[in-house]
Amino acid sequence: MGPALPEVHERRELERIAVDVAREAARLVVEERPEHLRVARTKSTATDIVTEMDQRAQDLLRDRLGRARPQDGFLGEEEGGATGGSGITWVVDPIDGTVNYLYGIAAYAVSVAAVVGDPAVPGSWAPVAGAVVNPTNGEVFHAHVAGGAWLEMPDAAPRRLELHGAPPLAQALAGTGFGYDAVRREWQARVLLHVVPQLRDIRRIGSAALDLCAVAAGTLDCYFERGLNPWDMAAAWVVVAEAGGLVTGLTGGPPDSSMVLAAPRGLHPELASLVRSAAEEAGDEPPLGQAAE
Ligand code: LIP
Repeated sequence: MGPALPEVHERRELERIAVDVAREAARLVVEERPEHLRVARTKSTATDIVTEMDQRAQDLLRDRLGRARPQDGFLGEEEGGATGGSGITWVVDPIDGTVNYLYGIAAYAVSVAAVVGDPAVPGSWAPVAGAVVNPTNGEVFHAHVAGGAWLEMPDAAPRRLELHGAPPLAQALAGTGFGYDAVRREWQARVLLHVVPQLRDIRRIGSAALDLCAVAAGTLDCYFERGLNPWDMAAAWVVVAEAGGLVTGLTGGPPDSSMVLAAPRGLHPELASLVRSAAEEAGDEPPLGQAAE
């Protein structure tokens, strides 16, 4: 049996907190963006960058969540985590789509999720509430388990997101992405060679959280990507699930770093079989951290 699901009133409260702190961090990354934004450091590769605003936004999220719920754990993309005793861990990506943020491309998001289970162990955790805020247009996606998925836009009434039906695969507009390691990008390109002829077209937006929320909102028909971390997908996963979509790994289990597949229920099996056969065609991914062939 999986980790216990908190009661509905607590799930609602977790969703409200996620929305409030994500909105505040969204304001910070827009209003306090330095005129000459620089790369503060790099992580897995030279293109896997961290700006000072990624760290500042994470520090703000950690401070606010720690005040609101001191017993909870915290896992963020950037430095600074904490274990908790409440059974809830906050999994945050202060700026999902950091490269877009650096280049001034209006497609990045603050992602905040409350999860049960251990987010450090693939397949052993799941989100119970979450919020994804796009600071550039004010879109706020949010959900809690069994509470439905919602989209709030400035000056508009909140809209419930509900997926009905799906196009056939050949007419599906799919989102995907590429990793920071050249070897991975080479493998992902090989998968795409096989996938693209079978779909309407591909969109590379540059933020997994926004890609997944686009599936929930119907502005993308499906999404797949290899190499995501829990913070890239946690909040948007519960938004897609509450909109009636499915978010899984390559073989139908929980999503993890080897693959995330998201689509409405009517399209998911076709997408899964297409990406599975493309991955087989592409062969095993060589060890990362080496020069691409
Ligand atoms: C990004 C993801 C995106 C992926 C990028 C990167 P980050 O997250 O949202 O889908 O293609 O390689 O992982 O690093 O901006 O938080």
